[in-house]
Amino acid sequence: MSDNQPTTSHAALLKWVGKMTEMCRPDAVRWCDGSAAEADKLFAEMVKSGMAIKLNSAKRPNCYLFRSDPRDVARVEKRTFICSVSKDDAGPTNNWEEPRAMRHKLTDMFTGCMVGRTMYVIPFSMGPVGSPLAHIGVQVTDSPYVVVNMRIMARVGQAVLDVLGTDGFFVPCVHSVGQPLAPGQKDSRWPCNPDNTYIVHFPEERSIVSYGSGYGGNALLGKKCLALRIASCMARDHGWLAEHMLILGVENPEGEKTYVAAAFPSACGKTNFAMIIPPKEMKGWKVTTVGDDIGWIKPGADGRLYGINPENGFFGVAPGTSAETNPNALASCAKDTIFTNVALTDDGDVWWEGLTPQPPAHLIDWTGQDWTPGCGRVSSHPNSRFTAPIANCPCLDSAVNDLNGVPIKAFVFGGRRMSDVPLVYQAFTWSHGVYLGATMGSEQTAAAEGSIGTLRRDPMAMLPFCGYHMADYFRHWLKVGKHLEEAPRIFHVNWFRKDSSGKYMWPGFGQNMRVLRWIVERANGRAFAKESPLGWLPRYQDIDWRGLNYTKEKWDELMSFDRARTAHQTLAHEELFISLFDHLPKEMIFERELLLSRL
Ligand code: GTP
Ligand code: SPV
Ligand code: MN
Repeated sequence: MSDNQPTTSHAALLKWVGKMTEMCRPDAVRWCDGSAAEADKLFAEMVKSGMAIKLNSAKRPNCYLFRSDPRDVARVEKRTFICSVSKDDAGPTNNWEEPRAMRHKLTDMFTGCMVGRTMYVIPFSMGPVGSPLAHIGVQVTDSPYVVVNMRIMARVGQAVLDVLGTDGFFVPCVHSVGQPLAPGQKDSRWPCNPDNTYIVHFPEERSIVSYGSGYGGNALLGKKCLALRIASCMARDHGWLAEHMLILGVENPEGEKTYVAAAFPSACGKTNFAMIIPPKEMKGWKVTTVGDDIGWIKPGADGRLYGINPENGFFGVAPGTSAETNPNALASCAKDTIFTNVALTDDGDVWWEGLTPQPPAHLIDWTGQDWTPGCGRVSSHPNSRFTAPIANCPCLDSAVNDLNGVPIKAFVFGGRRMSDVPLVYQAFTWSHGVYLGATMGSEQTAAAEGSIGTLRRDPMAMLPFCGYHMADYFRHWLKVGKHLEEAPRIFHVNWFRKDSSGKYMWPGFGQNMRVLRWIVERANGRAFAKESPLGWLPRYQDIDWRGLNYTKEKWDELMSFDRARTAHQTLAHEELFISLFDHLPKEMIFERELLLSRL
């Protein structure tokens, strides 16, 4: 492939791309226009090289399957760095290295790292192009897989360069799979360099460098790296919030719309909740989707918070997605979708655990091996994903492209908690709500490498994504709330409580609409709640039970908490607080004391 000409006269951008070209030494440089024709060409090349499989067009039009290297299947938090000038600014929850030393190391690694490959230049906007809430990045990468994914996940192309003009601000994002090719050397199916992976952020400089991984949040740099880690620093400096949150709209039978933003840790149900379908007996209630993973939320001139989804697609967890659990997600990946690490059926379609109750008799699994139902392995990696255009979503909110965002009335925090934590409760105040978010815990999932199932503190679902000191982040939340005319109400949920026999006590999924209705009505000052040491609780009679047979006895068990056990659990919060103590806002200590006294 030969070079094409850039269609920008942005001097700093041209100079930076020139520098990257000199350092990485690719065989060619391609400026991406984000067009379908460009994607088609790249897909055709990847099918030819064996990296991609085109799925059956009758079943999955314009869809492709990729199988990654089994060593490159999720975000690697151990290899993710926040290289602020001062170590103290990164805080104890982030990996840190001295930025100059890190730069030297990266320059060595990147020198010649694209030999034998093409370097793609991807100008992208996080948020609707031209929105005052949007930000622009430019990613250079040697992975065509990244190009076709970025085209779905962000807004890519000439319109972005036009907004950038001749001197607009952009976040430079450098990415390489870290596997240069010697002349004549055959490429691997999924080039990567798992022994030498680095995902590095320079928060003061607002720049990102990623090496060695081609997967998800490690490689699609607009997502976690820009829209959360770098954006959280921008947000701290400019009085807004960059959050690991879905945004949804709830319409009541009277046609009144209320927007809710919810933070759950990775693989804990954001996509499901964002696209929830109310039980049909809850006539007239409707939910629409603004976003399923990230929210950028800013105070408006009227003292309310307004949110946008900086993304333009879904990078959703495949396993567990079905016509039962999330028909809207399934519809979203019916066409124009990239599947990674799911199984291939004999008729050229995809399958994953949970898609249908009965697995097909034969599959090719995510590692490329034959698979049959009794073989003792899963067919799809637990963190296998679909990359689907947001425009495919049947319940897309009409304001999804509004340049000024949607007004947020409620925040919801939730984790995966097998025991002790009730289904839902409401914080008494903003600072109590910040405390609930700050002390959130969740059992680990496959979205990141680590020991699955162990409980870890994941403040506001941002543990792997906050680009600065976690305690300063709590302080920032407190500060944002102080200046609002109308602060959203804050709630805590747990869909994952289990009984003594290990069964989920709450049916979840669509049934979560009953909880969402109560949340929305509380946020609008309507529904009743009873005071408890934890916060405001709905009583049995405060929930809409139409169409579900759920007894008061079960409800009481689901909502119960043991005062002594809950008090003891604040000791686990202490561990996090102690590590953050020299930055910790005093409100966190006072809220803990208040909680203990109420208990
Ligand atoms: P990231 O994209 O990794 O940030 O995660 P996410 O929060 O969007 O995750 P997603 O919605 O894909 O979560 C998927 C997992 O949560 C699957 O294992 C689902 O079965 C499970 N899940 C989602 N909603 C519910 C629920 O209401 N109840 C139960 N028990 N499980 C749920
Ligand atoms: C997450 O892990 O929270 C994700 C997937 O949304 S990834 O983009 O790979 O980080
Ligand atoms: Mn996420």
